[in-house]
Amino acid sequence: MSIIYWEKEIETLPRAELGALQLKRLQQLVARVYKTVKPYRYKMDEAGVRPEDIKTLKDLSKLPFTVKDDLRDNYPFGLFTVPLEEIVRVHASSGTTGKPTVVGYTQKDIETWSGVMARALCCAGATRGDMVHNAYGYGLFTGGLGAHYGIERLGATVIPVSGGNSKRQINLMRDFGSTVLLSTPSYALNLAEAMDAMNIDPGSLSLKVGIFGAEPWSENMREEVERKLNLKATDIYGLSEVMGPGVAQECLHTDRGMHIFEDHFLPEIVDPETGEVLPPGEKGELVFTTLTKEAFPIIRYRTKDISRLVYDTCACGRTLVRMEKVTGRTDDMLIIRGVNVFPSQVEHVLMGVEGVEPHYQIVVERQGNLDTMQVQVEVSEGIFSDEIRKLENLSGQIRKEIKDLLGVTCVVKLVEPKTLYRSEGKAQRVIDNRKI
Ligand code: DLL
Repeated sequence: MSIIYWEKEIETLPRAELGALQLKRLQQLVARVYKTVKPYRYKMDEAGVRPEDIKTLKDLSKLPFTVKDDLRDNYPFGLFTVPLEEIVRVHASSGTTGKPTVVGYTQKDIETWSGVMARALCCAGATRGDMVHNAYGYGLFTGGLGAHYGIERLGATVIPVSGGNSKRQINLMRDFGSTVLLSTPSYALNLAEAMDAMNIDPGSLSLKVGIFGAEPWSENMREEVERKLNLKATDIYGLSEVMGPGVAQECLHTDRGMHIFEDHFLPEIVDPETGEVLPPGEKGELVFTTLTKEAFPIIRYRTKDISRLVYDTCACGRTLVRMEKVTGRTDDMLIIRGVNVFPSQVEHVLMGVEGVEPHYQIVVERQGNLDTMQVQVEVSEGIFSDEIRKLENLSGQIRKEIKDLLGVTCVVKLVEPKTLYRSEGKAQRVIDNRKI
C-alpha cells in the first residue's frame, strides 16, 4: 500500500526539529496572546508567569489552563485576538448552560484548518480522485464545513450532503460512486441499516474508507461498521475550541491511535484531579495548546477527554505522536446523535419552566443505531392533578425549549412529585444505557 502524505516533510520531521518548531511557535503565540487578550494577561499575571519565561517546551506547564467556563465568561468574542473585521467565520458548540461556546477564524485560520483536514484525508488514503460523501452536519457545528474545505483543498470531489434522510444519501452514494464516507460512527451504522432495508448490498457500492468521529466509539463498533459497510473505518478527532475536525487522524498503518498534527496542536496529558502533567504513555486528560491559530488561539485547553499519547514510530513514517481512542470524559457531557449535551443545559431549561420541580433524570438509550434521550421531570402537585391537555402542553413546551437550546429532540415524561429516585450523595442525573 503506498503511503499518501499531504505535507510529507513536516509529517515526518525528526522529533528534535519538530520540538524546535513547536517551541518557536509557542513563544510567539504566548507573547501575542499576552499582549492582545486581557483575560489571558490577567491569568498569567496572577500565576506570576511572563512570556519570557517560556524557554523550553517543558515551561508550557507554567502557563494557566483554559477551561470551557473561560469561553462562557468572555462570550461571545472576548477571547478573539484580532478585530472582528478579520474574522471570516464563526462556529459554535454547546456551552455548559444557556450560552454556546463561540469560536472564530481568520482567512488564514481557514487555510490552516483545510490544510490539516487535507492531511487527515491523506492519512486515510484519500486522493484527488476520490468522491467524498460528507455526512457531517453543516452549520454551526464544525464537522460539515470543516471537512468540506479540507476535501476541496485536497482536490477531491465533495458531496455536501450533511446529515439526515438516509435513503437519499444511499441513492446518492450509489449513483455518484462515492469512495469515501465522512459521518459520525453511529450515523454510519444507521446508513448500513437503511441500506439493508433498501436491499442494497454495500459490496455493490464503491466505498473504500470511512472517516468517523465527533463521538466516542469502540473497537467493537469499528468492526461492525467495517463489516456492515464493507469499508475500512478510521477515526478522526477534533473539537471546536481547538479547531474542529482534523486535530488528529488515524492512518491506515496502525491500529493504535490517531496522529496529532502537532506542528499546529501541542498536546499534553494531565492528571484530571491535580492538573499535573503526566509522563509520556500515561492515561489522563488531554490538554491542547494551538500553535498557529490567529483569531482564537487557545492555551492549555482542558478537553476533558481521556486518552494516552503513543510515541512509538509508526509504520507510515509519520513522526507525529498518536493519541489513543478517547475512552471517556472527566465531566458529564453526553454526545447524542453527534450533538454535545450537558445535563446542566437541560437543567437550565427545566428551571425556567413554571410548575416544574428541581428533580429530573435524563435517560439515554441506543435503539437500533439511534440515540434517544428521555427527560423525566417531576411536576408540582397542582399541575399533576390538572387535565391531561395541560400536561401535554407543558411537556411539549419543555421538548421545544430543549430542542431550541440544544438542537436535540427528546421525549419528555412528566412524573408525579417525589417519584424520582433521591440519591443520598450526588444526584444521579444521567442514566446512560448505551453500550458503545
Ligand atoms: O465534534 C469536531 C469533529 C467533527 C470531530 C467531526 C471529528 C469529526 P465538538 O462538537 O466541539 O467538535 O465536540 C468535541 O467531541 O471533546 C470529544 O469529546 C468528542 N469527539 C470528537 N471526536 C471524537 C472521536 C467535534 N474521534 C468533542 N472519538 C470532543 C471520541 C470524539 N470522541
